[in-house]
Amino acid sequence: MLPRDHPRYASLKQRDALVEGVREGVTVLQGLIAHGRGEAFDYLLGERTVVPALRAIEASVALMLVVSDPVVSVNGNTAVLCPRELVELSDVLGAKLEVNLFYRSSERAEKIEAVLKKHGAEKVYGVSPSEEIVGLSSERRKVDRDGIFSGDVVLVPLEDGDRTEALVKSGKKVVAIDLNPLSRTSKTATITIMDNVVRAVPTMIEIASEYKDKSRDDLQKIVDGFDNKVNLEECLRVILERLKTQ
Ligand code: PTJ
Repeated sequence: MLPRDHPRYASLKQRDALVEGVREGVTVLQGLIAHGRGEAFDYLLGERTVVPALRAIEASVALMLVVSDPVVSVNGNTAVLCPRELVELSDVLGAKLEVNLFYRSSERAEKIEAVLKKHGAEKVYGVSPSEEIVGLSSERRKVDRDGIFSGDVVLVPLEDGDRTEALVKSGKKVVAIDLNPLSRTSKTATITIMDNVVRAVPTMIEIASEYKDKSRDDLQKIVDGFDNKVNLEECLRVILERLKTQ
């Protein structure tokens, strides 16, 4: 039992959720390693949502509200770290939810669908994929015709660079949530949110509730005012400044 007053309570809770996810067959063991890499970057950030990440969240929400067919991609890590929040985000953005896995099996896809439905999702795409993303050889190529395949913006938390590149090449816009500002995903995505999914997704929900009443013109202005390369440079500067003061 984790003591609630432990200084690393929040971080330890995330680890426990992922370990439980592995026991239930939702998360893969490799997901634990990926999370460890994310934790290291989160530590450098001071485990908080930094200002450039907030700007990226605002631009992402504006983009997902302004387009016609946004999709939220769910993998084995996010299914246990923030399932309720992903369902809520898809509701508030009017986005579809699709299971998309690097280590794909039908059993895992069905388990993730069940987790999302338990948290209120009505429809989950990607359990029986009907199409493939061109130019991608990993299992992530398998997508739903009415989900990612036809979507115009895909939100990809914890991504591998290959799919981001393939999605962008196929003409889609990609919003990545990745704590590593140096990853290929971060550099290739249309918008990169350098933040932990457990903070980024709830913040996206808050901003989406606020932006829902904005006009399309105002939303488009927010999107147009965002430059991912500049934002990533600012993210790196935040890390450097923090290191200097330590
Ligand atoms: O569930 P599956 O089968 O789709 O497999 C999922 C994993 C995560 C194993 C797979 O996508 C993978 O191998 O991912 P990568 O290539 O290791 O990339 C994960 C990226 O996410 C890394 O750049 C990490 O820094 C980052 N990351 C890890 N945990 C978090 C994170 N970013 C945001 N929030 C986190 N909690």
